[in-house]
This record gives sequence, C-alpha cells and structure tokens, in this order.
Amino acid sequence: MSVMPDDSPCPLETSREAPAEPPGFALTVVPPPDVIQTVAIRPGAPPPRVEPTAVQLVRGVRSRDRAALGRAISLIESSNPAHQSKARELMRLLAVSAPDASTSIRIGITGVPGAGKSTFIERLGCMLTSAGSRLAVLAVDPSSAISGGAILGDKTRMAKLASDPNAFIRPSPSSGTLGGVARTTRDSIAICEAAGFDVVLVETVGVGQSETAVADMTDLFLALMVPGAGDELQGIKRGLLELVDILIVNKCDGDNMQRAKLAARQHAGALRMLRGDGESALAPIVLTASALTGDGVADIWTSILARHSTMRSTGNLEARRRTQRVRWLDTAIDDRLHAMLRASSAAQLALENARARVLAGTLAPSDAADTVLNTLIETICTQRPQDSHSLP
Ligand SMILES: Nc1nc2c(ncn2[C@@H]2O[C@H](COP(=O)(O)OP(=O)(O)O)[C@@H](O)[C@H]2O)c(=O)[nH]1
Ligand SMILES: [Mg+2]
Repeated sequence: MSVMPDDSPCPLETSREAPAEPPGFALTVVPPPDVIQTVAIRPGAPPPRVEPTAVQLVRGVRSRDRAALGRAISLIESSNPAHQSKARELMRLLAVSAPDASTSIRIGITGVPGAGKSTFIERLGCMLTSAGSRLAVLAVDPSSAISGGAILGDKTRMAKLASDPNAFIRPSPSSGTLGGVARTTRDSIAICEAAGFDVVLVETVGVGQSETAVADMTDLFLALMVPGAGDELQGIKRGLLELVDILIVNKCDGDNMQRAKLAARQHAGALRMLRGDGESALAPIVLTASALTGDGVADIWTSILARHSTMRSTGNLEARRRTQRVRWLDTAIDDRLHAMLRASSAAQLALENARARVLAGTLAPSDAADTVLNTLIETICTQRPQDSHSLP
C-alpha cells in the first residue's frame, strides 16, 4: 500500500513493538547502522522510540526504501522545531549526495474537482509503471486542511496505482498555508528524485495561487478541462492560460465527444490569441482525452516526452529550473523573515500597534512597515547568542 501517511500514522517512529526481552535491564537496540543506541527499559515503560538520523533517512531514500521516503517527507512537513532542523540537515545531505536529478520529468497538473485528475493520473500512471517507469504523485492543496478527506475519493480512483510498487502517492499535508505546502512540496520533489522516481507529478485543484506555485516547481504544466454546456471559455482564469503548456479536454467520450472537440478548438483559439507563439515548438497545445476509456492518454504522454526533450536540447529546461531555484530562494527568504517576525514578541507588539495606527489613519503604511522591521532588527541585534535559537 503506497498511499501515505495513512499506513504510517506516526511516521517518525520506527517501531511500537514490545521488546521480547524481560523488562528491567539495559537493552541495546541493534542494528541501527550508524549509531548503537542504549536505552534503559524500566518495568512497565513503553517500548523505546528510535528516530532515524538524517544520515539514515538519506541512505534509506537513496536505496529506495519506501518507509524512509515517507518518513523523510513527514520530517520536512513537520512544524516541530527539532524536526525542522533535522529536515534542513536532510535536505543539505541530499543536495550534496543526490545524483544528477535532471533526468526526471516534473509535471504539474491542475483541474477543478471532478475534472478527472485522479482518473487521469491512475490511467497515465499505470501506463508508465507497466513500461518500467517509477512515478511519484504529490498534491498541493491548501484547501485540504479545510475539506479534509478529499484524498479518500482519490484512493478509490487511484486504487491500482496506490498499490503499485513503482508508484508513490502522497496527499497534501493536512495543515498549512499555500506557502508552507509549496515549500514542502519542492523539498518532496527533490526527495522523490533522490529515491529514483523518473516522473514526479504534482497535482493541484487550483485554489488561490496554487497553480502558479505548482507551475513554478515543475517542467511542464498540464490543465485538465471538462466540456461543459455553453461558452467553454467562461470561468477559465486568464492566469491559467498563461501558465499552461498542455491543455487537455478530458471526458472526450460517449455523448460528450462532439462537445469536447468543440471545446478543444475554442481553447486553442484562446491560447493563440493570448500567447501568440503558435509557430514555436514550445507553444501551448490542446489535446482531447478520455481518462475513463484511456483514449488519447498515450498521445498526451508522447507530447509530454517530445516537449521535454525539446526543452532539454534547447537549454530551456535548464534555464527554467535555474529560474525556479532563484525564485525558491526568494520565497525561502520571505518565509524565514515572516517566521522571525512571528517569533519575536516585540515585533509582534510593534505590528499590532502599527496596524492600529494605520487603521486610525495616524501613520502611513510604509512608515509603519519601517517601524515594525526596525523593531525586529533591534530584537535580533540585542539578542544574546544563547537566545539565538529562539528565532528561526
Ligand atoms: N465520462 C468520463 N468520466 C470521467 C472521465 N474521467 C473521470 N471521469 C469521472 O469524473 C468523476 C470525477 O473524476 P476524478 O478523477 O475523481 O476527478 P478529480 O476530482 O479531478 O480527481 C468520476 O466519476 C470519474 O469516473 C472521462 O474521461 N470520461
Ligand atoms: Mg482527485
């Protein structure tokens, strides 16, 4: 079973099994390969919890151990400060020891709920794994914290893939903001690549800015559409059309077929008008498919491969990933600054005052921002070195 973390409810624990030895003496836990841990067992005490080190996790991930992969991702999703510092160590080790990950294909996919994403991913995923590829599916869904069990439906629609040893499905963390989810998903992509997945698919339902976030961490961005009644272009966000590389009109089957083909023509026209570059090999394209019957899915994969190969040979892929890394840096700085702001009670107080004065119209917003940031800088400068751990 590969849908995580349901099959590992407490992912950072190694074992809950009771030791076979009688209680009341020192038990040496063997064999953790890096560290031999000696744990005192008291009568009636719960069994020892041995958390793997970052080095062990990296080794596990590199050797394609699914449990280590799940734990590594849980570690980076954890908001516990001790886990966070271990997560940074893990990512550092991976960056140093990871083989060249550039052979992987990173694909983003979006579509409103019901568009057929899960059905499509199951269909495409099974096609890929039966051809010997390894596929990881990650979700970016900031609404999952609210909607909760969305993944339950996905489990049944991706049942084959979920039990496929060559696939790994990871739902969105059940809490967090878009920024947090996006950050952990970027790290998760790197972890999955280190674990030898050739294709990493990142799925989003397009809430808020999540489409932009996903397009910004993948090589190709797919949008799954459904033919509806009336004007096909209604309700489609202009931002989405600016991001998309391959637009797929799904459910092109049965009575829907004519409508789907018409919708595809309309989308193609809209994309030509908006993006213009119709002659370029990397101009966005529109394809039709039926995730239900499988029609068109193989052609979509052929287009993805052709496009990815063009991107690679023209240097576009490397340029895109480079730009993404720099934007990742910018986002990381923003995240850390906000975390520092939250961690400083003086800055929080200054922020509250500033908000009240801006609201009352007695302070200009830009001056208020200076006041808050100056307070934060003062806090950092006057902090004693031994306190420095209190700011992230
Ligand atoms: N007719 C038809 N139905 C489809 C197709 N793809 C998905 N569906 C159905 O649409 C519904 C939503 O699909 P799902 O994959 O869960 O959509 P998601 O919310 O985007 O993940 C399900 O009832 C699917 O069986 C398709 O290609 N054709
Ligand atoms: Mg789904």
